[in-house]
Amino acid sequence: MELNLAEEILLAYGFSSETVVLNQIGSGHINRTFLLTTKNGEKYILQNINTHVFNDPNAIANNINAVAKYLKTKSPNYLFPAPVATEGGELMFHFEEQYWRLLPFVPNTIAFDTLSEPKQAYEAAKQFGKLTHLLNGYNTENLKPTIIGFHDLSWRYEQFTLALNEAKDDLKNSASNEIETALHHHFIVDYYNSYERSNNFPDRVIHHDTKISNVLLAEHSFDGICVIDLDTLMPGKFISDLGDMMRTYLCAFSENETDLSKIKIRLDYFRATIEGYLSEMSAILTETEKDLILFSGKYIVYMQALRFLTDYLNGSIYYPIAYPTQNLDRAKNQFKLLSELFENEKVLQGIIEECL
Ligand code: GN1
Ligand code: MG
Repeated sequence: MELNLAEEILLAYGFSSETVVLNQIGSGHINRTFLLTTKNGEKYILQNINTHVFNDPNAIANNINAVAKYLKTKSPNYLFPAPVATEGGELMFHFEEQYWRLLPFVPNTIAFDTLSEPKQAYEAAKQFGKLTHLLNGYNTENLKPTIIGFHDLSWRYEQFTLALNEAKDDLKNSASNEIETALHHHFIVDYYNSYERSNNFPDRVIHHDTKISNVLLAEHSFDGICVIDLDTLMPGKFISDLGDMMRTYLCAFSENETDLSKIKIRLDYFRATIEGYLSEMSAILTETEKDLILFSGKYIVYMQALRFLTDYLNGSIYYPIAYPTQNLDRAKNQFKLLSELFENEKVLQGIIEECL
């Protein structure tokens, strides 16, 4: 889709509608993303930050900037796609209540929405592991949460019970099986709580959105080049990143698939994900963390099921939908994936032991 944006936004970065062409790209639920191409063929990514979701865009900009500075001195060859400053030297452009940023375009790379070979899982997992590894010496207290409680499973469960109390009867009735499944798996919250404050479960710099479309791979070889979408780069636990990879790399079909018989775990992709992540992280993970590798998948898949179900009960106000029951279908999909993790537990744990 080609389109026009306010001239002011382009001018802030030294462009004008005469000199650039914009095309909307990307598949995320949250931000709007455009490919900006100049008359002489230079490319950039222009993004509008969704301030309903990210109500403190300065926290995002400051986190990315602080990490970029650290990496520039500690790992000068590492490709970290931090925003390009405006002509006035600002990290973002604030215009009519909206925040915009310009990002470098990395040539000869490709971002996938689905994986077609295990190598992609290995390379993506390695890239996310590398980011946390390179930032191992960085003081996480310098970074602010960009969404408070984002991956706090207790809080997500609380939000679910609040939604349940407030929901209209017809929504509740249509979701009765999933509500029961959500309640039945509360033990995952208890397990999470029992570790959350443990000494050997450190806060690290975590990406928090490790789906395959957030990593750039080399066009032909699929070698990992860099991670993108740094909005949720903030302190967190490693289970967030590894868990979201399990959620999104193991099944051949996405969270939007409604034929649940297709929701199956691909063991070769599981092994590749673990191997890729551990190739960077095994040297720094604590023994406690290593014990939680398989749990990371259960934790994130369950949390995402809760989030879709909560949103459905709230009347689908967070995740955009293409039809009324889509968030309920997404919750069903994620609960099926969760049951696959439990059913394959022994085999998966065996693969983890082999990789460690
Ligand atoms: C949202 O917009 P996108 O696809 O990058 C969400 C993630 C969810 C994901 C589920 C800020 O990410 O946490 O896992 O949808 N991001 C936010 O598809 O809520
Ligand atoms: Mg995202």
